[in-house]
Amino acid sequence: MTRPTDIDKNVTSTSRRRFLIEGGALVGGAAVATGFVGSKASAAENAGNLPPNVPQWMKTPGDPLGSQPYGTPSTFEKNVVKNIPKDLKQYLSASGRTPLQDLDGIITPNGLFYERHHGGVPTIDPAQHRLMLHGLVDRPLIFTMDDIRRFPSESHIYFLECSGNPEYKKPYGKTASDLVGLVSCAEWTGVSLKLVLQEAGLQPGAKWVVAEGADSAAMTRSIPIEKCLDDAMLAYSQNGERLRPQQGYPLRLLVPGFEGNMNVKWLRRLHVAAEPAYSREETSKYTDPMPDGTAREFTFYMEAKSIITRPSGGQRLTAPGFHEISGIAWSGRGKVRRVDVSVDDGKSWQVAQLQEPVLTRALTRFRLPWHWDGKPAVIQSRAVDETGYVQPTLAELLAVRGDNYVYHNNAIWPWRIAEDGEVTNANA
Ligand SMILES: Nc1nc2c(c(=O)[nH]1)N[C@H]1C(S)=C(S)[C@@H](COP(=O)(O)O)O[C@H]1N2
Ligand SMILES: [Mo]
Repeated sequence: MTRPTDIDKNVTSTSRRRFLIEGGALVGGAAVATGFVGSKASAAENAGNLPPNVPQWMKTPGDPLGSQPYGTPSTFEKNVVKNIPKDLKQYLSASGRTPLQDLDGIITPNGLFYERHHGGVPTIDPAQHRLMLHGLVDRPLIFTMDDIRRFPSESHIYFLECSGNPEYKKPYGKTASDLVGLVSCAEWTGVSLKLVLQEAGLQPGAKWVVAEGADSAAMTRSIPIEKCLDDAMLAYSQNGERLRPQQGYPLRLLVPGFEGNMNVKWLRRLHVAAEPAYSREETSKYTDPMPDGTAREFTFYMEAKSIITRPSGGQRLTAPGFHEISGIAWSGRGKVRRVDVSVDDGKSWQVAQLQEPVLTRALTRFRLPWHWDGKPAVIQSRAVDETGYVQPTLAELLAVRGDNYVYHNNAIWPWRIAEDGEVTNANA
C-alpha cells in the first residue's frame, strides 16, 4: 500500500500546496480545506514560477493579440482533441468523438463537436449550393444560401446524438468519450423548416419530408411531417459562427431530439411525399431487430441518458476527500427532470443538482458533492426526463431488446474507482 504515503508526501512536501490550503481556509473554501488542491507536478521543477515569486510570464510582455486571426486553445490544452478510434478505417465511414471528460458546461466547442459521416466531408462552395424543395407542394422552389438567410432566423440550444453511441457489440473502451462521445450540444441558428415549407405550400397528403445531403453518400432520411411543422430547423450556424464543414456546411437539417442520422448535413433536397423513402439509413441501418423477429424502425427519439464525465474512465482521483461528481444528461423527449447518482454500486441513489439552464432537448449538466473515503467504489448516474422515463440499466435494456440489437443504447454507465484512485469502465 503506497497510496497513503504518496498522499502524505503531496500534502506536506510542497510549499505551494500549503499555500493553497491556507489560502483556501482564509476564504472559507470547503474543497481546498481537504488538502489536495493542485496538480501532482513537483514543486521543485517549477519553483521559480510559484508563489511568492513573480512567474516568468509576468516579466516580459506577452504576444500582442496572440497574433492569430482565428483563436486556438492554449498550447497546454493540446491533448483536448476529438477522439478518433484507431481501429476504425477513417475513410468514407468515419467518426470522431467529443472528449466529454475534458469539457465543462453544456456547449460543445465547434472544433470538438462529434462528427459522423458516410461519404466523407464534401467541400461545398456556398455560392453554388442550392436547396431544392419539391414533391407535394404548390410551388416547387430552389433556394440559394442568400434566400435561406432572408427568412426570419431563430437560435436554439440542442444536443445531437448518434444512435450508435455506443453500439452494443463493440468493445466498450476506457473513457467517457470512447463510450458516449457521439453526443454534442450547440446553439444552432437557422430558419424554421415550417416557414420554408409554408413558402412552398403543402398539398394534402403531404406526410413525410425526404431530406437528402450533397455528400457522395447522398445520405437520405424521411422525416414525419409533424416534426417538420414543429421544431425542425434548417441550420446554417453553430455557436455563433457558420457551420463547420464536418457539421454540414453550409446548411443542415436539425430535427431536435431525433437520432443523429436524421439530421441530414449538406442539405440539398427536401422532397415532400406521402410515404417515407425507406432509404438505406432507415432500413438496413438504424433499425433494430427485436427478439420476436420483428424490426423496430423509425424510432426517431433518443431516449433519456446520462453519463458521469468527472470522475470518469482514464482519470484518477489524487486523494480521498472532497470530489465533485459531474456529468451530462439529456433526453430527445424534452427536458431532463432529475438525475440520480449512486456512489455505492447502485444500492442507493441521491438526487444531483441540475445546473441551469435546463433546456428542452439540450445537454443538462448535473453535479453532486462527494466525499470519497478512499475505498473502492462504483459510481453511476441515471437520468429521468419530463415524461417520467427512467434511464435503464444495461441488463434491463438487453432483457427487452435481445442480442441482435445494435443501435439506441441508452444504458446507465457505471465507473469503477479503485483504491489507488484509478477510474475504469465498470462494465468492461
Ligand atoms: N448528408 C449526410 N448527413 C448526415 C450524415 C452523413 O453521412 N451524410 N451522417 C449522419 C449521422 S449518422 C449523424 S450521427 C449525424 C452527425 O452529425 P455531426 O457530424 O454534425 O455530429 O449526421 C447525420 N447526417
Ligand atoms: Mo449516426
